Amino acid sequence: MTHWTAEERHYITSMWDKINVAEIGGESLARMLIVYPWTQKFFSDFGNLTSSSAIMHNVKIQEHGKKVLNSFGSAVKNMDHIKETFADLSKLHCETLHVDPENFKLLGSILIIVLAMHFGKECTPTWQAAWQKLVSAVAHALTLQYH
Ligand code: HEG
Repeated sequence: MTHWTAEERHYITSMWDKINVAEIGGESLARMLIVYPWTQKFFSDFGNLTSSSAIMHNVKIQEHGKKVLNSFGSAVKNMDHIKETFADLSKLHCETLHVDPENFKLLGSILIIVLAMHFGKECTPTWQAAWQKLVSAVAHALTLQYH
């Protein structure tokens, strides 16, 4: 189990409460698809992904990004039980979706960049350390049911 200091918990929960999940989730997923184009293959039935502006404005991508970030929020609410929280999703991504788990890390680092763009100077190095730890814990939890 990941150990969290009071300061880390503070940086994570206080920012989570200010996040617009639809906006940040949609932008993060869209940017992942643009920055790491091989991730597009998992979303071939999501409509137009032919340019970066098409991806950024794709409604299905925006909706899915919101869904992904909402699920990410369950890690914020269950910081002491992240592995258990993501067990079913790990199984789904392994057995049904066949997503290479390296991609979880990529989405996590994009999320941090998007948060940094939105929150600017609030994103101090200690903020970044706490969030990096959280995205790594989620990415790891999502790999645990892979076989
Ligand atoms: Mg995944 C579905 C969460 C990374 C590709 N993802 C889902 C769903 C959730 C989720 C909650 C819906 C599950 C359901 O319908 O029961 N995803 C999730 C998280 C993270 C993540 C929390 C990492 C932080 N996903 C991820 C990455 C890829 C991916 C990196 C591909 C590069 N997810 C993916 C696909 C689907 C989901 C293809 C199915 C989409 C659909 O067809 O509706």
